[in-house]
Amino acid sequence: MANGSSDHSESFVKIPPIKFTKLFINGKFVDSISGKTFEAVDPRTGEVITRVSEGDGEDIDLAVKAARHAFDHGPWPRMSGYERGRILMKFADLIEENMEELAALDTINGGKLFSLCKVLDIPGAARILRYYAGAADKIHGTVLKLSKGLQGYTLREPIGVVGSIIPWNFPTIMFFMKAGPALAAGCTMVVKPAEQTPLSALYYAYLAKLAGIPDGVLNVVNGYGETAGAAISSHMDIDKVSFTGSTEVGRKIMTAAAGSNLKPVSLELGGKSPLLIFDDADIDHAADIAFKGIFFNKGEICVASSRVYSKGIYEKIVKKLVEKSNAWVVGDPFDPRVHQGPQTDKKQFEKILTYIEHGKREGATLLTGGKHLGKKGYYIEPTIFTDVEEDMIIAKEEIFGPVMSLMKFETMEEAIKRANTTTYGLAAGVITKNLNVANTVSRSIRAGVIWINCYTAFDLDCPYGGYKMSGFGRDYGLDALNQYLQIKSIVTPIHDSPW
Ligand code: TXE
Repeated sequence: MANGSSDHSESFVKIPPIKFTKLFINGKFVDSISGKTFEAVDPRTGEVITRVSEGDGEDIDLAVKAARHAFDHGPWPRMSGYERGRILMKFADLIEENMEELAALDTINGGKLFSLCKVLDIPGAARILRYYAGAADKIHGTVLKLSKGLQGYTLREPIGVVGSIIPWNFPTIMFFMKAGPALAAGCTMVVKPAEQTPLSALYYAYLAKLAGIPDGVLNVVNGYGETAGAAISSHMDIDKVSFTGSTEVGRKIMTAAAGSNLKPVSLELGGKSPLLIFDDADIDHAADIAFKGIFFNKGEICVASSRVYSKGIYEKIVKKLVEKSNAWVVGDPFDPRVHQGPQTDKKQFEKILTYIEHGKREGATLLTGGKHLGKKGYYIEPTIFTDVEEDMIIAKEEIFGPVMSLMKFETMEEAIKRANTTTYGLAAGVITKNLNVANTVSRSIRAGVIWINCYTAFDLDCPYGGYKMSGFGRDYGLDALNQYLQIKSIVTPIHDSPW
């Protein structure tokens, strides 16, 4: 394969057999009511790995009944936070004990780098669980003095049954971004993984049971968005929906939630994030940040720095990016020498290639890449366009693949204005040594996270989420925990109070 990689004819890792393919409802692996199954595909080849039970509205209903029962009658929400935390800690340990197998599942089904899954995704899941396990016994209300004759306090109670609809780009991290805080809060859940990546979630359901999470608390129903996903957002007995995915589907989920029981929703949607490189930036450092900001995880990351702006050092940055691109290895994600695996599925692969054609047709200059690689599988070269204009499709729409648009700016004010010229507002980056520029840019860009002299620098304690059409609500941090808690005020008269 191009860029010097292997073509997955070598076997780098012994891929474990697939153990779990059914739905996980009320603590048991079960077939879907319809008996239907769908294919789990290996994006390295486009071949079928296995078939997985396909849930739809009826299965969601069954899972919601189990989650409702576990919430209304089960021990989980009533357990002390400390006890819930202990079980979540055990869950985290089990994930680490099964690291290799879990990493292999996300690689074979999602095209993610095996090496990265082992240092980032799978240990990240354990860390998320431990972070929220530590918070489970520190959920506090407030004492309210109130007016004369009254006193009160607030209680933070679990919101109830949570429906989580998650995407395929980080099958493990997305699962725990939602499950970590929801379970720590005492909620019960029905999780619908993306149809492209159904495998690892089932393994997590099995480990949850092994860790001691009671039956019905965590249910996993694989299936398609229009059936299983839609059944979650319109369900009358689900108390909250947390979603990560496209803006288009986010809108449908919000509409369905409003049209059913008015359940609150949190939506983490798409992005078209700008990275502004100022002239005082170190060229190597800036080019490295810009390159990894888009090509990390094959560009399938909602915060990807897909629009890169620079000024006087533009030509030098371009030169560095070309060098980096030439050294970037695309190929079998099990191969430890590879930097970029295949796109997750055929639909995304074709969508990205279509965007590349748009870029060429609209007059942008193709600096590197632009083609698919190999005879099978969904591999795409790291692609960089220069001479990109703000009104071109590739500058406006989320491509969600390894495609960078490079642009020039003249003044800071102009750069800020152009950075904000998007319907999205998920993330942004600024590279400069000038503190005043860094502060002004950070406060002026309307986005949920601003990285200064770094990019995709995630931390569990830092909340992430969108402005504008990138959605609302936050993942990570204690803000995420609060999304799964209700505030109840309890008020009582206080007689003979002198105040
Ligand atoms: O997303 P969908 P797709 C963006 C990215 C990508 C585009 C399309 O630009 O190219 O979205 O990807 C479920 N009711 N992001 O089509 O459809 C679906 O089954 C309820 C950015 O895969 O939004 C899956 O579980 N649920 C993003 C989940 O929604 C529905 C990550 C996401 O799929 C549904 C992924 C419906 N009517 C894509 N239709 C990010 N922010 O990280 C689908 N789903």
